[in-house]
Amino acid sequence: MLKIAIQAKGRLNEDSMALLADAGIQVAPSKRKLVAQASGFPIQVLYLRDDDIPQAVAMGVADVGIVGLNEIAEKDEDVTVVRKLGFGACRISLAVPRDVDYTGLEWFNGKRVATSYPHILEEYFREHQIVADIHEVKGSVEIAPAVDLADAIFDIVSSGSTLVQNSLKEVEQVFFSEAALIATNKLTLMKAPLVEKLVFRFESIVNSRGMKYVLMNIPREKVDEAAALCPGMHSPTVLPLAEAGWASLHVVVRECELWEKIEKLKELGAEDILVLSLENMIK
Ligand code: PRT
Ligand code: ZN
Repeated sequence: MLKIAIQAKGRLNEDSMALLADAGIQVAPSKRKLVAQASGFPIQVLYLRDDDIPQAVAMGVADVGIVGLNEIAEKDEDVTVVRKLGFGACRISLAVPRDVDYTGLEWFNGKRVATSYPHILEEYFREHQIVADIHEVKGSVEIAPAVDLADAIFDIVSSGSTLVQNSLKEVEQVFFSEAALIATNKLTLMKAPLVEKLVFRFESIVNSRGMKYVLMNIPREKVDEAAALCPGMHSPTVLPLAEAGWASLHVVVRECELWEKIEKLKELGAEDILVLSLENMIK
């Protein structure tokens, strides 16, 4: 039986639960419990605070966990990052009061910087030979300059609206994060195949997100050009149509490139284009 640690509540909880559900793992809904039994896979779910997940996995209390790369880097525990999961994207940035005339990183020399990520910031300043005063603050970092607790902050930014609301401006983007699957380095031989199976399921789901399956009819002589436009998974599927000189072409396209590709395919003479959602992409 495998144990996976996920965030009990907070920004990563919903996406982590959705990933488990898409992977065919049904978890009893009660979030009040620390541990929940699941069906569809031999796994138990441990609900923890995100700060505690790296250590729980390092100690082997949980075999795997889902947590932000920011927490993994900050806690610096002995865990293996198995793969990024494509949600919970954010960055950790240095921000200063809006009216500061910011000239470059050397501005931070001798300044007080409030943060919940002192370890990542220390490394960054050391690398760039900046000597500043790092103040560890838990929560509400963004108000520190206004109450004169600090000259600047180092905090998570996503849309940037929290900075704007607090009259701050982002001046250096230091660390880029998203949720990741981590695994303990204390995995027993018996559990290793289970982790492999879980990773395989997650991988198929994460790879298929943002992808569309596109089918079209196209003149036979344009198939090569169309296929080059949409490289697909392995090579595109080409089926002959009953009408001579025509073929049916099936490709996989990134959602963000979909309309641009469709316009080009139409220029090549593609007709009857069908766009389907892709639930899983199993390699
Ligand atoms: O209770 P627990 O300790 O488990 O949760 P938490 O309060 O420490 O973390 P939580 O739930 O806020 O965030 C969990 C993880 O989500 C973080 O560690 C990041 O990996 C990721 N994440 C993604 C974010 C954000 N986006 C985010 N925007 N974490 C925090 N924020 C906060 C940030 O601290 C700031 O206050 O949102 C604000 C900035 O957002 P914008 O959109 O205004 O820029
Ligand atoms: Zn936390």
